[in-house]
Amino acid sequence: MSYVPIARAPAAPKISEVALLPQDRLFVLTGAGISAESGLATFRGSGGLWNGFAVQDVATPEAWLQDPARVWNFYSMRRRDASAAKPNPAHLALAAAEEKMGDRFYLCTQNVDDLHEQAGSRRAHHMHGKLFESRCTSCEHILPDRALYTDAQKLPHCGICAAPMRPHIVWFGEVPLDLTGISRQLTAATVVLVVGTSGSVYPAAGFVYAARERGIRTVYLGPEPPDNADAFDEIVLGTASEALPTFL
Ligand code: BJW
Ligand code: ZN
Repeated sequence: MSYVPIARAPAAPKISEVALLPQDRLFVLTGAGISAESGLATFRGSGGLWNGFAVQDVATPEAWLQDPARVWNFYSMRRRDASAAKPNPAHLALAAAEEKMGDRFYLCTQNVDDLHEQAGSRRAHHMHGKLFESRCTSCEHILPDRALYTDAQKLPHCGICAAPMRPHIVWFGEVPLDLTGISRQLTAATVVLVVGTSGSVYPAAGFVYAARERGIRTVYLGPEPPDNADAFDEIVLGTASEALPTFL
């Protein structure tokens, strides 16, 4: 694990010197990298999901309109993989931080898996939706759903209005969930900690710029600098399960 100060600190401080202060309010944003060590594929890079699937075929409203069976096939595969996954030390460290810090802690995840909840996080906000929920395309009714839909003749329909059900996922071109709540929490934070995301998908990748403008300390943890590295005060290079428990 190595430490790369981006903008401040002329000499690289050790991680123990940059730990949180008792009065800090922590805003955490996680991405696919935090679940990588639990065996779930990330999106970009070699071995990433977007290497095997074209994003426009499975994660856009247009893909859904064109071929709902193909979209359900993709999310059924994701449900199957995520059902077998277990939280790793990074998820556990965040759950422990929530327990310890109470209202001074906020967790926003771009991930749709339930590993934060499995680890014990109670208030994780899933800004890109939840893999184990489905939503009615007409009345917007949301229900828990772990089923796999791989037969095009047996796709699910709403029990209330009979319209087709879709994965409760925020696709490209759709608005992420509760941006107002996220913005409120971001404004109140003293530290923004970003873990395991490429910093390439907006608006999530923009949170750190907003924080930086307000003078909030910004820290990134991951094995390589993200695309928005210029917005971070500090970058800690390492895997989430190694670097996060140390930082917290
Ligand atoms: C490790 C590790 C280890 C590896 N430990 N780390 C042009 C410019 C700017 C924006 C746009 C544009 N054209 C279109 C847009 C908007 C678009 C966008 O950002 N596109 C970009 C691609 C350019 N965004 C949207 O459409 C969003 N909506 C929107 O903008 O609405 C308009 C609006 C916004 C605000 C107000 C009003 C209106 C919606 C985005 C939805 C994203 N959906 C997805 C798929 C659905 C979920 C699913 O199927 O699971 O969400 S895309 C995919 O990317 C998924 C992720 O949540 C998201 C981010 O990916 P993430 O987490 O960063 O993963 P990777 O794979 O990219 O990176 C993994 C990282 O982990 C790497 O850095 C590794 O180093 C690291 N890592 N091992 C720690 N062990
Ligand atoms: Zn309905």
